[in-house]
Amino acid sequence: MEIVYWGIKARAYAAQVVAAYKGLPLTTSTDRANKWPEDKSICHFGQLPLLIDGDIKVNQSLAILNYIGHKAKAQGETDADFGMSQMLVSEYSDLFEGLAKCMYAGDDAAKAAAWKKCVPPSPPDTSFYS
Ligand SMILES: N[C@@H](CCC(=O)N[C@@H](CS)C(=O)NCC(=O)O)C(=O)O
Repeated sequence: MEIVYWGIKARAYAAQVVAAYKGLPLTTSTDRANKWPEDKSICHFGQLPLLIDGDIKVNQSLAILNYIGHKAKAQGETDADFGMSQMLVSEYSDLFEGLAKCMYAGDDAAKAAAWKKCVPPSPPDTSFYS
């Protein structure tokens, strides 16, 4: 499998981490991404990242993350574990979007204000890690 994206830890990163953790072969084609928008017409929604798995092309970073999770059998075997994995995907997405807002908020004061909005209102329940 190949993921077309730039060499940054951004929208492809969670999928890359899951693939590496589960030992699923996944290469990142930064050269291809650097030729953007050459591949725009083959992207379902006209944006990167793009995952290519043989004839299958997947766009939308959360769909790619779930696709990799499905292939790696990392989504949980029980209903409860599947629910947990999907909650973590959603929480990751909320945090990613919040951090992106911080990054582009402007000066340091604006970034600090954006960060306060991005942090979850209550401490997360981490009891499932034990
Ligand atoms: N909802 C999409 C957003 C994708 C997106 O914003 N991609 C940006 C880079 S991070 C992009 O391809 N920009 C170039 C363009 O729109 O032409 C996802 O999660 O994959």
